Amino acid sequence: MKAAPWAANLDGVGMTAVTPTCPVQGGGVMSPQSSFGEPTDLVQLLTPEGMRVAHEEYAFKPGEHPEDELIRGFYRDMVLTRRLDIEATALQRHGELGLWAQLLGQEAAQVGAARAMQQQDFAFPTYREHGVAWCRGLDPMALLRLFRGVDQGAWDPKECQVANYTVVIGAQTLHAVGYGMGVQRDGAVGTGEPGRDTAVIVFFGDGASSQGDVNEAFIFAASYNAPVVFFCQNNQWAISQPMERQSRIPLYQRALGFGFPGVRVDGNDVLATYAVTQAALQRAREGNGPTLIEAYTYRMGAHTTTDDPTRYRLNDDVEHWKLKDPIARVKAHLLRHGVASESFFTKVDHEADDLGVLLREGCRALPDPEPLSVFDHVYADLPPDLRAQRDEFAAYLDSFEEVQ
Ligand SMILES: Cc1ncc(C[n+]2csc(CCOP(=O)(O)OP(=O)(O)O)c2C)c(N)n1
Ligand SMILES: [Mg+2]
Repeated sequence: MKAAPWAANLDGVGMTAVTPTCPVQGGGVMSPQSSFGEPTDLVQLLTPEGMRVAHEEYAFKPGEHPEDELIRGFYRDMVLTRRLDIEATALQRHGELGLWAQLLGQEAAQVGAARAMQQQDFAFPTYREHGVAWCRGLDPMALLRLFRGVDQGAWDPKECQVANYTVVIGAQTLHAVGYGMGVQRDGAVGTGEPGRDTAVIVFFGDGASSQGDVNEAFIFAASYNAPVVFFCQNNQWAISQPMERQSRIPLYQRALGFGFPGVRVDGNDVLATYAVTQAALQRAREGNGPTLIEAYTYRMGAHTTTDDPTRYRLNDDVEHWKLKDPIARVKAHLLRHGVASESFFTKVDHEADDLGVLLREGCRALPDPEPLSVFDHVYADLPPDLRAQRDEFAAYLDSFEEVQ
């Protein structure tokens, strides 16, 4: 195994190696590993080669949908989400967006989790959850408006049961627990009435797991038995900080210390992320409290379009993870079982092309924002100091018109 470049750094700062002794799911004791290692303690239902495998605790349960149809749907969601991501990245490179946070490689984690939600469930995303937004039916133009700076992420969360993106790392975990406690008080947990019992799912990253907010959210959720699923996409990096800096034990094991279950799932396996999230959401809806899911995946792209990952990580690592591509393994599965024809794949590719055209044309046609609108929608009544700032800025803008 090749040593990761940061291994020497850890020794250099005098950190003491800790051998974790927590029991892990499936028995045994697990040591922290770099993403080069192959963790054996994750739930996997579809191998990187597209082979179905059984797990003793979790099974893929398609519910009322025919199984093949559901899997073809996952494939379509992942291909279209990836196209959205690629187009948005290109639009940023053409100067059409201010910034973009790529989800490349994390499609299965997001699509599996979002498709496991029921209509009444509510999602709290961070800034990279384009696959969740897609599956919940948010117009992708809403994402482009946000990253172009046309608005400040102004979609109505109630329309698709997805809160606005949160850039303040981890803050949304507290919002999610607060929402979940509200749902409890509305009597929409544990009634047994289908379509009424509600769960909340909150998405955050490996880096966010070090934030105080996230740990406080864990404590509140545990203490109040809140119907919350904490979905941590461990994509191995918090900008340039590797996972090894965030935790001495696998992240899902932290849940034990807070008093609720934790499970690690292959985040590049859409069948497994669907199955594990479905079980955790149902547990929450039934009133059995929170679960931490660690979706073990990899951020294939840069942190955002302002980042250059070649400065801090090995290309070997990226090449290694390419072999675990979440879309390729579903395609291999569909082909192997003869449950998707060539025309199905062609149709999805055409849909992706159409989406690309829609996004490119739609983005370029967006109106420029009104500069003074930055003062809108924060306060119902603008406080005097901000009103003064607004007036000063308005006068400044007017001065340009005078010159012309
Ligand atoms: C409270 C706070 N601190 C720091 C930052 C700067 N910041 C932006 S993204 C990021 C890393 C987040 O990493 P992770 O939680 O793993 O999510 P990922 O970007 O990998 O999806 C940091 C530190 C921030 N936005 N908010
Ligand atoms: Mg991360």
